Amino acid sequence: MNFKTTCAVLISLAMLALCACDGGQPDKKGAEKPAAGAASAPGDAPSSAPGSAPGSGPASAPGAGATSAPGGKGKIPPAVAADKIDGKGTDGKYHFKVTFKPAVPGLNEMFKAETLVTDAATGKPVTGLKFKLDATMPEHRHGMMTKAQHKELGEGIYQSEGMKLHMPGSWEIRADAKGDAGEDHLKLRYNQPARAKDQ
Ligand SMILES: [Cu+2]
Repeated sequence: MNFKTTCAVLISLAMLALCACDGGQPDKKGAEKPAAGAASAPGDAPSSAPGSAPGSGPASAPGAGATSAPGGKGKIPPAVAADKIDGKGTDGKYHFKVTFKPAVPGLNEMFKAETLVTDAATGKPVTGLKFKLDATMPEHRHGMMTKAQHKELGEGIYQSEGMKLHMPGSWEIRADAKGDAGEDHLKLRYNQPARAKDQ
């Protein structure tokens, strides 16, 4: 036997002894459980097993997570109230006014959005657009967990169903509109509260 083997054998024995102890010694507390045959103690157990204290390992305390609040000022545009998701597209062609239904969606609850798209120059509703509304949390690198469906209701209003914001915090609401007059995009921040106003 070399040293390694000896060690292995010793460890095995120690483990056996531990098992025997756990299984063999009837707990004082329990008369409740139907004793599952604790009668036959293994007679081969080494007589003098050093009672190694279980779980003496240093339980490294998980540092009281000093997660800095994600308040990166300056980088993130300020979030807006739900009733102000409204602005000119990045290309200046269209104006978008997004209305959530309900106005402040519940956290992790389905809601609809209606977006009125008007011509930025004339103010007239723009119909016949290929329209899409999306929401992402850029700082978390994720989008929604649902896939929204979009359809034109008429008079420049586009409805998006199946929207759901599953985390509180700053979401980027993005609208994409493409039509004969060209395409334009709206990008705005919306702050999803943990609870709706009336809750
Ligand atoms: Cu997130």
